[in-house]
Amino acid sequence: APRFYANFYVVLSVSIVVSVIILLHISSYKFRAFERVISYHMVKVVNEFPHDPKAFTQGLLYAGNDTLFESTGLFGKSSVRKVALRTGKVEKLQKMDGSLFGEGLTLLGERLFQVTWLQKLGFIYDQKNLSELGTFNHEMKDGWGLATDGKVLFGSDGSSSLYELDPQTFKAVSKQVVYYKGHQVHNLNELEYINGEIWANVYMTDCIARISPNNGGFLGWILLPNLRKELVEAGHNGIDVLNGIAWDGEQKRIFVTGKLWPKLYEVKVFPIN
Ligand code: DDQ
Ligand code: CA
Repeated sequence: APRFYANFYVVLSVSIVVSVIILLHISSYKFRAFERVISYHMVKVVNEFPHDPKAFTQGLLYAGNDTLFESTGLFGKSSVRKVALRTGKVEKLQKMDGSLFGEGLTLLGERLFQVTWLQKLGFIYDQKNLSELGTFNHEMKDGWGLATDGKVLFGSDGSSSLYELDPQTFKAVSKQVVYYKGHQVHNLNELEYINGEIWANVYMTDCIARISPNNGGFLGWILLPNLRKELVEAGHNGIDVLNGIAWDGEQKRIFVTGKLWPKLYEVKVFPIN
């Protein structure tokens, strides 16, 4: 009998040790799946173009053919416009009602979708002539940024949430809270879908957050303090924050500008870590 108990305890402790080792292995795999390598980039300016210094840029996108669409804000000054990249010339402009504050803008098919800041009201325009095709309502707290992967819409509302919106019903299909090292990334603003990632201007900073559209996972920071600094040093004291990202998927060009900035930049990112 004592020998039986001795064997029993040996077998029991060995199996406990083995199970603990297996469990630790499994959980470390799980943790590794959630843990991401966060990258850090800065930008080099490769081209600069004129930008309407009166445009309080709230939404920006590239539509091919050296053409941008831009949404501007401020009550009484909000608009949607078609802009020639190389000259900065506003080729078409649709003014908004003075009670509305233009925000994020995106192009899906032939139609532009735009949200407004404090109303849960959005507008749909024909990209050809900027005529208004309709309106919609969304469920976000505010309207800040808007982007698309060509299928669904992505939206931000100034919180740390990235929304996926159905482009037919405008219902929020999902809402992901974005964390950087355990901290919520608040003030997600103007958005762009680039190579399977969401890029988001973080309001009042010179930083762009790279976010996974699948699960809201944080992919990296792009730091752009050089752009606003250069403008201020050149005497442009009235400029506001960095805002507006546009992506030319064909020529792989990244454009950025800011609210009331006299310039729009084509930049290349380079890693700093
Ligand atoms: N947002 O674009 C970050 C959502 C809002 C920008 C608000 C800038 C303040 C302008 C002054 C508004 C006066 C009520
Ligand atoms: Ca954009």
